[in-house]
Amino acid sequence: MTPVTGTPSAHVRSDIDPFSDEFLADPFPPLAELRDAGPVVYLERYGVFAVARHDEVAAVLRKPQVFSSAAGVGITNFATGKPWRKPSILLEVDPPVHTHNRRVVARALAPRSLAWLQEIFDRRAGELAADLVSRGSFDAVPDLAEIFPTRVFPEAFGIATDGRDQLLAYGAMVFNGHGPRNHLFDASMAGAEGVIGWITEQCSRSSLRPDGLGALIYAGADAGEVTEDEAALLVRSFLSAGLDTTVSAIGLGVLDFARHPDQWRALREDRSLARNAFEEVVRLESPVIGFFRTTSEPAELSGTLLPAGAKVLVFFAGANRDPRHWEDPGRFDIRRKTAGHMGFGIGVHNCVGQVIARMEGEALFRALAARVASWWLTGEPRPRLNNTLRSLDTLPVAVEPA
Ligand code: OVM
Repeated sequence: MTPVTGTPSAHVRSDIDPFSDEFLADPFPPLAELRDAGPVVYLERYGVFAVARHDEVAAVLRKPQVFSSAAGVGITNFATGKPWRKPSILLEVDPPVHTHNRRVVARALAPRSLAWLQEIFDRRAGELAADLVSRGSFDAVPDLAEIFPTRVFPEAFGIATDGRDQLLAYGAMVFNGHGPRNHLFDASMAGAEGVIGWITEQCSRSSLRPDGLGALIYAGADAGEVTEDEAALLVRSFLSAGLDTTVSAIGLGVLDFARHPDQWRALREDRSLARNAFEEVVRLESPVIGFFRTTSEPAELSGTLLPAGAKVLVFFAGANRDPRHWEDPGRFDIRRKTAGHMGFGIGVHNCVGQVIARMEGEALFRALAARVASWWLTGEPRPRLNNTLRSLDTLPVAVEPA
């Protein structure tokens, strides 16, 4: 790392590649390097800026008018490059459009609409936990992490319940799609046509069960707040962001517990810790590594001047392990005060589905804690590389029944 002096202002440069296999397999060592290099670092490989400290991540996310989402939250600048799909009208827009669309979505996720979900989630979590314990050993990625969200989400949302493969494939495309056109991007787009066709079909009004959450989005169309096409795009946002993210958190959470039997014992002794345990997993593991913003005007950030139109990579995973903010940030502590973590983002774009994500995680950890006495790793866990998401490909475990 060499400090650069002169115009526009001194900032640090780095040759770290946040989309390399090496980085994505274990981003935390290079993220520590980026944090230590400076508050704002120029990634020379891509010509973008990056922030990995808690303070700067928060500062960028709290100024959506300066650090805009409308040019895309991936590395592609929609002003100069073509998005791989029609932009999201939730993720890839700024206020006031964002404010309007988000309100339509938020109404479908109001707590009063969700009480019945906890019941479904608890029942399904209990069934799955009982089944896995009876098997004794299994792969906690395909047999647990990928099963639970792809079972309960379609049930709650009101789409076809046999679309696991398409939902997971689409999520992989969406999150790889925020990166450059590297081998991960290309591999996830193989077979895209069929998957996109299936997803698009699920987004139409006629595919949605009238008693599910998805139908509540179309209530916004009925009320004249969004068009029928916009309602379909808002449904697409749920199918984009609602599956692979929770799959990732659940898989990484099981691995955390398998590696920290004292934390599993603590959860078994007090199952009311399940909710904070899931939150701590989201902090520690940061399923979404980061998203970009684009400066809408020249901007100053912690002493660095950024030109207009600059891409800034905002590392949630960096903020979540910043020792300037957290005590012993690498420690998995299910009793930790997790408030202030960036795992769901903050500011106007913070995860709109976080209430559902938490309900899923809590239900599953609680059900497992009632039935699993201890976890054993029976093989090497392997990461599944993705340009934006941390997740596992395999996690072979054996469980001792409670
Ligand atoms: C969307 C979308 C896609 C991916 C992620 C996300 C984490 C949203 O299509 O709106 O938020």
